[in-house]
Amino acid sequence: MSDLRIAVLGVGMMGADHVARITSRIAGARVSVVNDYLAEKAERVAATVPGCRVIGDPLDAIADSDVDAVLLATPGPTHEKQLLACLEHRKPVLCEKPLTTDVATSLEVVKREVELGHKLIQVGFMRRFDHEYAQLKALLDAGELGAPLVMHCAHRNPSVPPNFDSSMIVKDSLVHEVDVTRFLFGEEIASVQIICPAANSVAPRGLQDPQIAIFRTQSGKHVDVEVFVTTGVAYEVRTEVVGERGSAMIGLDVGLVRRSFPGTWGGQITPSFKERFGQAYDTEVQRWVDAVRSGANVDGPTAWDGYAAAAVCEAGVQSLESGAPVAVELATRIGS
Ligand code: ISE
Repeated sequence: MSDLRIAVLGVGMMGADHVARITSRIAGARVSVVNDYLAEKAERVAATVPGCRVIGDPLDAIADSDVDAVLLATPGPTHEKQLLACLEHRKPVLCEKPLTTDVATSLEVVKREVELGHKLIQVGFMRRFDHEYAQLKALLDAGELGAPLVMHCAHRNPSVPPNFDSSMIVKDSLVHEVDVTRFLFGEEIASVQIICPAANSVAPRGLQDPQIAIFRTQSGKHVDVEVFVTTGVAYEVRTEVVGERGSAMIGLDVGLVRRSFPGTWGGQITPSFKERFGQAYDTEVQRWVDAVRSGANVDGPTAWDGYAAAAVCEAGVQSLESGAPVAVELATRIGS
């Protein structure tokens, strides 16, 4: 079987990382086309891949006959149009989160895919492919902790881009814990509350950082998340589940522990999500490529998962303004 020809749209940090990944570590696929609104950047990335072309218009790239599947790493506001084009051309697509930037258009995308009767969209919630999250999920599914009751999470970034505002902490960062909650507990989130402690004085003015999120799931499970994106330290993502018969924690960065002069000990924390979740991205993309080549097209979070996450984040942004718990409004489930 010949290699899957992938168009990577958007070659900023994440897209360029995916191009390198597909070119050097993924079996059965190659990048045939790249696109970016910064033409020079697209040319630079294309030059690193033998036989790769730049196509200036993302919709032309999707339609191109040299493209079997699409990896979307473009800015969120462009996703709706690009996803609909992928559906129109029946091209499988791995879409970095968010599915789209609002709930109404996310639901529209889900509906269009259901109307097609053909699953084509996978959403890039990469944590589901991380070995530690997969182990935690297996432990819970095997009932080893008894029924899970509570989850405590910390999500810390050393810094974020200058365009980050308080609502992006919800939609861009907390969204991962939204998906992790739905993935680990296998149920929807019923309400969200965002509590705003005193803001970090070294954060950009007006940025509400840190934030404490509280989710209540449909069956009443409690999840709390500290999201703190200007720590100046390193990348830290920890998750602890407490069940009726024990607890389990992941994300302790327990690699090499060194003891040295003058009487210190310790290891290293990963600097960013690219390193922390590097293995997860590799596994995610390899499984997606294998799924597309087998005709299944999707092996991971679906368009519905992207829509459900958008609905929780929208309620979260409302709570950020009011400080009160906000109920999550979800449409009747369609698709899978
Ligand atoms: C970024 O977009 C990511 O997806 C990272 O995983 C997350 O930690 C970060 O907060 C986001 O901005």
